[in-house]
Amino acid sequence: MTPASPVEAGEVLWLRSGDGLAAAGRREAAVLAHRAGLTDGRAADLALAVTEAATNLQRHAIDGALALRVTTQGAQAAVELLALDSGPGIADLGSALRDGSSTAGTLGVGLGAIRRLADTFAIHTLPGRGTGLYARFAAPPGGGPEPVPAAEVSGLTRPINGETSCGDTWAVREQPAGEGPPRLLVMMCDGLGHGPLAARAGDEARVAFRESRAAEPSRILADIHAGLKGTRGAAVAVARVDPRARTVALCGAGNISAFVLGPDSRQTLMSTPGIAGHNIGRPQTYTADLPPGHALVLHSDGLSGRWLPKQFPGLTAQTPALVAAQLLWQAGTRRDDAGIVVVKVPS
Ligand SMILES: [Mn+2]
Repeated sequence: MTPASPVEAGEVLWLRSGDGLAAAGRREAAVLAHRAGLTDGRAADLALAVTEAATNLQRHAIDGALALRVTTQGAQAAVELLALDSGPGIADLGSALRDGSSTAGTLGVGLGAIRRLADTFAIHTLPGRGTGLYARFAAPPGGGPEPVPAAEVSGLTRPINGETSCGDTWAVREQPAGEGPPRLLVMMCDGLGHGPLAARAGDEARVAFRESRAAEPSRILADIHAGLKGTRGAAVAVARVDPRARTVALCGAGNISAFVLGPDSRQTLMSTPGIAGHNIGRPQTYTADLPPGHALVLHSDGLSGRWLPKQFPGLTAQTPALVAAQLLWQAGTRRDDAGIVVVKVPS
């Protein structure tokens, strides 16, 4: 059996709201559509969705951004569009989503069109604080390996203001085949500082994580620690999720926040002080249950750890890409690289 393909942080194109957002968004979307192998028709649909989302942000948001990226989860490449804003939110989501309800001047113009055009669409709005939108445009199916099974996985990174490379990165893969039920391994890494040298530490961490044959999070962390020697170092946490037992075991060194997030609860999983690549001491492993309707959330200190589940009603029901995006947008700082990964085990 071919091993499942890992899901990893890739390049994310961030376009901040401002003059020419729609045109810039369409330009970048066309490049990504080509890279992902979208048909001309789907590329045109994506361009239309980008225009609608950009116009919405320009008209109604105090601050906003589009994020575009190619994902290759499993056998199918796709372009993902995120539209994130700080703004009034949408009071009546149902009517905003009704196709054709494009009364100019109303927040939510074109949302129905985006939903109709996209293969996958999700939206989460916070009255008085802003809205996050996720839309996915898929290429024709290819013949690659299946994605990581038994879980929904996504993440998001954003470099510090003014940088293009990001030291925050994440990866998820299946535990090497062997006896016992399939388990998932999740890594969140924050390369020290920012810029290309931080990104290099992140790259090395992903390689070491991918290549480690260890089963225990503490051993995988040790392998990453070894792989980061000679780099700037990083805060790293590794989690192992058992989808059947619905448990998670986490071992981290340095400042990575880890939570089991429920609809109105947040359980913290501790990390040990240290810097992978320099000194990780003897990090302890912590375990927790991962009940249905809960998500495992790991993020760097580019997000404030002080966000609370009650500030994000309904968020855990959303797709992991939107959970990650909303938390990053609402709790993230622009003065540091930011990164987050979210794993849900379907009921
Ligand atoms: Mn950081």
